[in-house]
Amino acid sequence: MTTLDARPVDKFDDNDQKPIGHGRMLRKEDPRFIRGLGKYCDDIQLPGMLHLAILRSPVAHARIVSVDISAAQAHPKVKAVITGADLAEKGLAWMPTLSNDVQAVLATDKVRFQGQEVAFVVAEDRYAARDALELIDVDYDILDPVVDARTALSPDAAVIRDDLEGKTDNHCFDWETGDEAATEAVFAKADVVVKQDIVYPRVHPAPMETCGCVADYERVDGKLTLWTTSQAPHAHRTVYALVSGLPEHKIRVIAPDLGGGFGNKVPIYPGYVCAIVASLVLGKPVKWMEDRSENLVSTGFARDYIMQGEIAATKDGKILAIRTNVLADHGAFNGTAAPVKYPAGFFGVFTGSYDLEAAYCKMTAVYTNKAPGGVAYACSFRITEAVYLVERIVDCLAYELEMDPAELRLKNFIRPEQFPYKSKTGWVYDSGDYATTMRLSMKMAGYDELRREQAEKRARGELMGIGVAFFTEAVGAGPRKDMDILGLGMADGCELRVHPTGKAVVRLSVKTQGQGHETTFAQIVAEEIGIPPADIEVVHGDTDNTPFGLGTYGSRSTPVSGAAAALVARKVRDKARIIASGMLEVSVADLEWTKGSFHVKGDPTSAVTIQDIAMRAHGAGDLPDGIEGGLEAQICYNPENLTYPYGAYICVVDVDPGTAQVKVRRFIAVDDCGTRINPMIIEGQVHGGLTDGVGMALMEMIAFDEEGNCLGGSLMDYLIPTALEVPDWETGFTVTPSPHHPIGAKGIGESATVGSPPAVVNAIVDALKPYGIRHADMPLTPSRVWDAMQGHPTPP
Ligand code: MCN
Ligand code: CUM
Repeated sequence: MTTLDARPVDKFDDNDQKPIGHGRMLRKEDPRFIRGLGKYCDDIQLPGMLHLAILRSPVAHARIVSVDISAAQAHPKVKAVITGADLAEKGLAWMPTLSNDVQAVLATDKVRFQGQEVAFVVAEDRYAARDALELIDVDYDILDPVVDARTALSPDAAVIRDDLEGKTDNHCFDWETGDEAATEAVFAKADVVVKQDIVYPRVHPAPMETCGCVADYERVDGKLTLWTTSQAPHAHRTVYALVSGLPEHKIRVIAPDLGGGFGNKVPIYPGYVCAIVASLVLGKPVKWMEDRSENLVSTGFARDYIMQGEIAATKDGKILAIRTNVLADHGAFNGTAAPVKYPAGFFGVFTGSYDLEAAYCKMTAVYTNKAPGGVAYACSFRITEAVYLVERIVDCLAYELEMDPAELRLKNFIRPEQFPYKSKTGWVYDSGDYATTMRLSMKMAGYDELRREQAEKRARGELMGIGVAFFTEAVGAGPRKDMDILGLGMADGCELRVHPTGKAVVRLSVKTQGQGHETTFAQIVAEEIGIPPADIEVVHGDTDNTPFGLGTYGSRSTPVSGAAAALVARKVRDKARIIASGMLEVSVADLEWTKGSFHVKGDPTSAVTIQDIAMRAHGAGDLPDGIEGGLEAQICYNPENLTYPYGAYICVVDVDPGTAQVKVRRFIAVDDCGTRINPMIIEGQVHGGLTDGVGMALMEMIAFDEEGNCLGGSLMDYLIPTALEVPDWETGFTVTPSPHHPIGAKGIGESATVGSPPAVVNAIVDALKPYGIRHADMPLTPSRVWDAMQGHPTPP
């Protein structure tokens, strides 16, 4: 019997020349995760620790008339009850969001969404804290809620953000990209114009672990330590320093193991600030962990774009231009996490994978009485919405032209020789060979055979659909010259130390949430300096022990931090080469590097290993002139451009004509993320993302009633997919390296979540073709599919 301990944690073989792309190297972190030995925020226990619970608004929009906390304060186990008024006295009632808006930490004047933070209790235990919430009496004067973004700007809509000076409407921002006049000119000359309303509903990242923290302020040395569910510990530390006035070196942010993030753990939530305030006031460690309903109702949502797409083409299917008008629902506060110059994230890549003559987007964002957020759920900064728009509208064009959707795409792809390709909205796609990837997916699917099968089934009245989607992402934010968040440039630091015995520690500024960084970053370093991955410890998620950098989201870890890891290892190798030249008594130019050692050119027997060099670097004896002892380096990597991974997805569905139930029968996903570091991890990322896509296409949506009550406050009401709803994934890949990334790698973490929803929806709409249906909005639950079959449009 194989025991867990006997399982190879690391199959890397010293003699193997290729730690990158090497077979299926197992994840170094999994022995602790699969045994339940991960250490999460809620596992942190400190002596004398108190517990914090938050009172949340039961209504979507109301003026706060009074808050009576006297009964809660009288509870024998309660240590403190804090309201918005208390925070206002200290100037802490409002905090900045990642989009330069402000958000209430605790409501003072009004509540603006159901679930908003109104007061908090700190007590000896979690149960007492929760019990005491019930003793707080808040008198609300109910106001009209703004629930539908479509009516948010109507003159009679209640003004949500009257806290902002001079604000008289619910307008959040306008944004545009592309050339309006040039696009209009192309549309005017086109043979065919197809227009379609397309909604990407509000959905939830729903990580297994909810958000929370433990704040511990030491009065003696004035140091605050915060264990927290954060995808970006360094960025969070800086924001805490700016908000609280505590000096930054006296704040240590530690993100321990995270039970999934999916963008949910990018924003700074009021609960974190409340716990910090409580610890400052009481001088004790304070834990706050939200429960599942709190997470579902109040934390960062994803999507909520109401889009109108328009595509112009010639009658033989050459796509000329795409135009879109978007109404973006940002909820009560603009809490979107996106580089400052990109208020709509990277939605600007809505031109997709196609070579166009012109493109234009106009967007209006509005405030509504809903929770804030917007960038989450593996969106690559809103590329999910962009890809869904373009891949749906291209299918609408195929429908109108009666062309095969795969053929239509093949006809319009950016061609390999056009790279680097500057899109009509200004994005420079680094590399790609789209047709090859598309053809591979068609081959794996047996595309022609599937179409034949579909024709036969249609003749028998059976509903089978084949959906095609092709996506390109822009990930790896980003070049400092045009990307920052709250003024912080989007570069990443990396530090590598090789110890005397040749074992190494690499310190990252990014933070894994399940993606396997402890394995893959060790592989990157191993590839460059020849130390086996098992001998390389990856340290991350602790601001006192890692260099500054902006964290993990937008699949930026490999494109930015992965590049930093490769370059820092090369820097160490350069120093090792000089030390080796001294050891072998030859000039640097006479040395050759084979993985793990330097040898004299033409004489492989006179060699020193990296381990020998490490010992010499730290040991007794002379080093070459000008060389200091030790073997370590640090760098900060500023990416030249984003990386542009892409993929071709084909989905096969069967729809039951009697019940409108959709069954996803097959799903073929061919991804190209350039150089592949760990094929097994990539596969895992893709499997997860495809499951997300089936979830969004078939069942996920955060719904609200007319009063603004959130109807998805539990996992009974907000459905997420399980193994039962998904097929056995069929994955393939092509490799088109990024020309500017040191090892040619592009991001992969969000590709499948971005690419799969349109493939599933395209398949369902294709199945419903006999009903004359060109579009239906997600989530395509049986009732929505049924309505579509009866000729009823999707309700808003
Ligand atoms: N990888 C690789 N070869 C490549 C590219 C990536 O082997 N060419 C590996 C990386 O080394 C890393 C993983 O794949 O271990 C994902 O890498 P990358 O694409 O750089 O994405 P990030 O590490 O930056 O992860 C962020 C991304 C985002 S933004 C969301 S949202 C998401 C996602 O990752 N959240 C996740 N995948 C997730 N997976 C898990 N398990 N949990 C989450 O919360
Ligand atoms: Cu848009 S979710 Mo991820 O970027 O953390």
